[in-house]
Amino acid sequence: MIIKHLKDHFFKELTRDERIEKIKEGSLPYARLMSYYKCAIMEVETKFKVLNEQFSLKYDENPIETIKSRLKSPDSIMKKLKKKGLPMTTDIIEEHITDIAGIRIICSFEEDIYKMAKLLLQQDDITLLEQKDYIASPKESGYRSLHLIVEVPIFLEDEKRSMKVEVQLRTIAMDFWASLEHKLRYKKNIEPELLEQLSKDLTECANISAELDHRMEMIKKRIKKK
Ligand code: 0O2
Repeated sequence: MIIKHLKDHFFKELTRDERIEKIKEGSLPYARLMSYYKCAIMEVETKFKVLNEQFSLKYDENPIETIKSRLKSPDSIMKKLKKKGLPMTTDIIEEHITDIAGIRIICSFEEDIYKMAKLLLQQDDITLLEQKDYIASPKESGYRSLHLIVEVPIFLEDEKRSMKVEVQLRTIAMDFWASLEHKLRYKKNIEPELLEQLSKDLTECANISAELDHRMEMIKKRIKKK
């Protein structure tokens, strides 16, 4: 127990660079691999920006409200590898962690989510590896979003590489809910009774936000008909 505590303490004391140091190199150095993921984020982000621009010009509509991107931190990568019982090398990261490059597409309406996902997936350089529809089947917590794991090519000086990117598509209401729930999930030292109460409240809010999304979409459709 004391040893475990000391280990945890030691782990917390590591700096970001020391954590990176702990990730042993495989075929590629860590920094280079991360830079490839950054390029993949740029590629996919541009695809969505182009689609949004085209919709704005053609239909006077902006299906995408915001685009947020992030590269998974070395700390989170290490935690995920540890959880999966995998060694920390860049080859293993590339093969087994599918959300190093993450893009969040925030739309106003649910139907825009499916429209944008379809338009991305029909592009001939995009390969769909996995799709999880937490809108059609929300998680027990109430979490809703459409998740896609795609592979996209990046063109380097002397090679073409396929990189994995996780795309999460959500409405503004889904994103609002997920941000608050995320805060609760990572909150330490919270009493079990309070945690249970807040989780219940959040699940209730998830239902209300789903209802709000549906009603707003109905109103939008009625306005469009006029
Ligand atoms: P972060 O900090 O957002 O990156 P995986 O963990 O990917 O190996 P899993 O559980 O099958 O396996 O992935 P899933 O369900 O597709 O979810 C992955 C990501 O979706 C999470 O990333 C969150 O961003 C989001 N997510 C999933 N479920 C919930 C939820 O109940 N609440 C909230 N707020 N977000 C959720 P990470 O890695 O957990 O965290």
